[in-house]
Amino acid sequence: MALERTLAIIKPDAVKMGVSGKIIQRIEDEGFKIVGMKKIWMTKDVAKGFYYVHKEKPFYEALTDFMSSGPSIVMVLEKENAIKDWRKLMGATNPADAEEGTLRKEFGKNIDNNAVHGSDAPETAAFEISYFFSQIELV
Ligand code: DGI
Repeated sequence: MALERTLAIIKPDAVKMGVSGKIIQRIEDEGFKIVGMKKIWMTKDVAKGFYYVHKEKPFYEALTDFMSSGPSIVMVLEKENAIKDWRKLMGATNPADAEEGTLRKEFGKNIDNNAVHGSDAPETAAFEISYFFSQIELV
């Protein structure tokens, strides 16, 4: 299979806890290549644009408040099957349901503070990568 890229985010809760380094280490240990990475503090509007697919959901306000509550680390990860494999390493959306060994099991506190994000499909990955990165930032 060809190499694939996905967008990963270390969310504000995990950055605040000081576990970014541990998460990045896991990413590299699992064979992902980090082709883009930066630390950003999303404004409320940037968070709303990123999660616009959820704009009708009851949790949209809380989610975008959380995502703009502090710095995040956004990354583009590359590997065969990057999208699926990164979601597998993240674990279930609700850390209470996440399997042993996943990042959300280890670092997520609850469904609102679940430590990491990953694109869920090729089309979403393309949108999300271009939302945060320009071509010259991907190396
Ligand atoms: O791709 P995921 O992050 O696993 O999940 P998603 O794209 O369905 O939802 C995006 C984020 O929105 C998720 O990481 C946490 C939050 N969220 C999703 N479903 C719920 C939720 N928050 C609350 N409070 N309740 C939900 O049912």
